[in-house]
Amino acid sequence: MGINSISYCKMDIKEYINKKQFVIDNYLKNYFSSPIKPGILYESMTYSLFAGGKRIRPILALSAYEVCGGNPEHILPQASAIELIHTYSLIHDDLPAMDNDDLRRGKPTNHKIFGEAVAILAGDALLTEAFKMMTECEIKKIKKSSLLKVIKELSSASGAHGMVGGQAQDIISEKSEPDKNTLEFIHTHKTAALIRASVRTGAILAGSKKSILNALTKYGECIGLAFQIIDDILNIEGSIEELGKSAGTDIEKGKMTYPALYGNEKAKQKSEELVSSGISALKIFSSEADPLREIALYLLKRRA
Ligand code: GRG
Repeated sequence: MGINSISYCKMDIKEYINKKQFVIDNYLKNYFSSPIKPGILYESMTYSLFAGGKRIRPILALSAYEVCGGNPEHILPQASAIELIHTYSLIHDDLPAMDNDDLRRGKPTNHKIFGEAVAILAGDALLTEAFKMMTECEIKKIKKSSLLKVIKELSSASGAHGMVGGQAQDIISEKSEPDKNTLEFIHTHKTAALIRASVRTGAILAGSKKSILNALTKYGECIGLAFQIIDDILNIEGSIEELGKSAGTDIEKGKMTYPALYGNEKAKQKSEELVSSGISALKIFSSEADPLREIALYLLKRRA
């Protein structure tokens, strides 16, 4: 049986994701309900934050926390903060000095509306605000020591040791001959690091024991890498309508991608193997991990 025909529960994963998106959006809307001065900075930050992102990273944090027996409502600030980090990365990634994109999530990119200077500042502000948001919690519900570990986890995964390092390697590798090690470095740092850290955030905040943290870490690593390979494939096979952003840009820019090195079919096979390994890593859990299993399959089938 192919991985695409597997199902782990009767639950409708789309409904599960929609419910979690709703809770995260509510938290974010409340958090940003008072305007920040100057108004243009606030407009620019909230324009991208509420542009229709899938909220996959915060959902992974909430679901991992739930698998460890926690009430996801208790970690909404930390989970939602990850979306601020992600949104900053997209605003900066779209800038003319980076990928120079005009469309994101079906809307003009941030700098197209607000200009480059404000877009850069909105990204900076979202990144910094994320760490303030993380500390907005009832300390009775979250242990201070776990919160410190999460701040270390997320700063490391998003900075030079993670996403920014991967982005730097991605930019300097444009138009060079793809090689296995550089490609793996780019994908594991640029994309997988923050996805892995999102899953670990839930597990760390729940104070989970080593065997559980290790299993969830392996799951996060596998689906994180699969996520970027799927993104590479969608950049070739997807349409502008489906993706909400321009397609075919990786080939145009000579990006180092899985399809560029291995071809489309091998890249698809690799993403399926990774999703399968991610699901296998959850074998120590029973049905409580079904949402995480279903999310892995959902990411494989995504078209945007
Ligand atoms: C520090 C100047 C500076 C820039 C940082 C690190 C970085 C810029 C950009 C890397 C982020 C990036 C574009 C990674 C690719 C990952 C990816 C597939 C993003 C799309 O994520 P989705 O599909 O997006 O979750 P939505 O729109 O659903 O939120």
